[in-house]
Amino acid sequence: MKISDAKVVVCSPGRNFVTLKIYTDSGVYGLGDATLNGRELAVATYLADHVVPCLIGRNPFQTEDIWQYLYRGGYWRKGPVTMMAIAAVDVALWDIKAKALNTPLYNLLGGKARSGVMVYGHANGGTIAETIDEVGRHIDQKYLAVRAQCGVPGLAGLYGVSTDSQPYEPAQKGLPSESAWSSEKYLQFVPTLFEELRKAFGEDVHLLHDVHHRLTPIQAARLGKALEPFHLFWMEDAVPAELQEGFRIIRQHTTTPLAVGEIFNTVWDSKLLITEQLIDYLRMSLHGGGITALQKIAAFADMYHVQMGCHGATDLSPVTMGAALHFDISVTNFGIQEYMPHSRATLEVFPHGYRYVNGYLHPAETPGHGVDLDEALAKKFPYERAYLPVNRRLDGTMWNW
Ligand code: CS2
Ligand code: MG
Repeated sequence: MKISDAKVVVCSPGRNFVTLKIYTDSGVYGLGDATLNGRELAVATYLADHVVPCLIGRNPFQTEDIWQYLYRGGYWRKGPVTMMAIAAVDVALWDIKAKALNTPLYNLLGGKARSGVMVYGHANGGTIAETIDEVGRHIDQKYLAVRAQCGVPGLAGLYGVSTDSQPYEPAQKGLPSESAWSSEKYLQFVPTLFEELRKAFGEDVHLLHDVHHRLTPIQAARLGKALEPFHLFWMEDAVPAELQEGFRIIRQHTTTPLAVGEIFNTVWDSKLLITEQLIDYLRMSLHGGGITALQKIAAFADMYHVQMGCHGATDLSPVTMGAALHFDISVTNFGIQEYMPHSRATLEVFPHGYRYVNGYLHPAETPGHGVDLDEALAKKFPYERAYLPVNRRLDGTMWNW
């Protein structure tokens, strides 16, 4: 079997997605997701202009060799654009391989190691009362784990909290919007949110929280300590993680479990975090080099008691979600999978076989990863410029969003 052609499809059914479709001479095709939120067209160009010409004629079963060819062979290693492009190729090739062997992808990754993939949903509210309602709505839908984000009094607009009546969506059309930030107000407020959530729902439901890179290590240590009585499942992205050593400070002060890594794109971004056991959950999903890379990273993390907690925001397309579920169900050190359901338009453009039942997602049982692309429908949703917001401290200083 040989790769005969490949093309990049950009569409925007509510938000932008970049999809790579690889064709073979046997008629089997595979799909990979190449969506880099806010920088979509850079990956589309990288793939179409620099990667696709190198794929034609290769054996699609040689996932390891093609991965190395694109990583070592590109000379310029790492980085979100490169690794997202490699991920799209890799996931599409694993899709082809599993379809050609007529089996669901998880069977090529070790087979099922559990009966379902525990997920966490998003509860967002402008006030504590609204957030309590949203957590309750998730519990009614049988979620076992819920991430809670809430507006902070005195701050207009906050990560995770929708400003209109629509579901929260990280990117917004047009140029980047700006929001205001105060670590002091946030630090004072968040423990009360979780105190109230525990009062309302008791001890059993897993509660999670995303700090979205806003704090310094000593502030994160303070927050982790303050949240200990409410035993979070994890505190996510407490600080930006370029300085991996910074997590030593957080770790020394708190037993709140730490998660990080949704923007990591190679194992090198987390080497020290893993080997020094500074984190509990690694948030990389398939965007960091695909299945070939993530399997190796997970095996390395497993040696240091780090579990996988794949990123699953709506900017990762249903192709990533569908493929990630095959990884989640088969990997030994699985922790939890984020599940932020896509819009109806997105789900129609990407017909898929995965399904949610009582707190768990289940991968498709059809050959491959089980997610397709309705190209005729995709054409009706052309690309629209969109960006993630930016963030400034109250005095106007640029801060981390
Ligand atoms: C997030 C994302 O899902 C998460 O935990 O932090 O919503 C993130 O903001 C987006 O994926 C950015 O592209
Ligand atoms: Mg996050």
